Amino acid sequence: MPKVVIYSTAICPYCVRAKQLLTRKGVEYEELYIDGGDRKLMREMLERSQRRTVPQIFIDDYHVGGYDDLAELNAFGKLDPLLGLAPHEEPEMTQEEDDIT
Ligand SMILES: N[C@@H](CCC(=O)N[C@@H](CS)C(=O)NCC(=O)O)C(=O)O
Repeated sequence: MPKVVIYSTAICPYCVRAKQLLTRKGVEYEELYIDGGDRKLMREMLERSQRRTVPQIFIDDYHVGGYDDLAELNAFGKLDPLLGLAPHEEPEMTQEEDDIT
C-alpha cells in the first residue's frame, strides 16, 4: 500500500475531513503537524506542495492537494486506484431486480 502523508495543524476542519475520508477507506496515514514549532516541516510542505493551506496530502510522491482535491478524486473514482485499493464492484442484480429495470 502506498504511503500517505498529511501535513496538518492542530485546529483544521479540512484536515479532519480528509482524515475521516481516509479512515473510512481503512487507509493509514502519517500526520505531520506544521504548527508544532518545527519550521523545517513547514518549509518542507511549502516546497513539496507550493501551497500554504493545510491539509496538504501526498500519496507516495503524488501531490493530491487539499481536502477538496481528495474528495474530488474520490467522487470521480480516481482515489482508490491511487491508494492501491481494489476497485469497488457493484453487486450483480438478481433476476427479479433486473426485471424491474
Ligand atoms: N480548499 C482547501 C481549504 C483549506 C483551508 O482553508 N485550510 C485552512 C485550515 S482548515 C487553512 O489552511 N487556513 C489558513 C490560510 O488560509 O492561510 C482544502 O480543501 O483543503
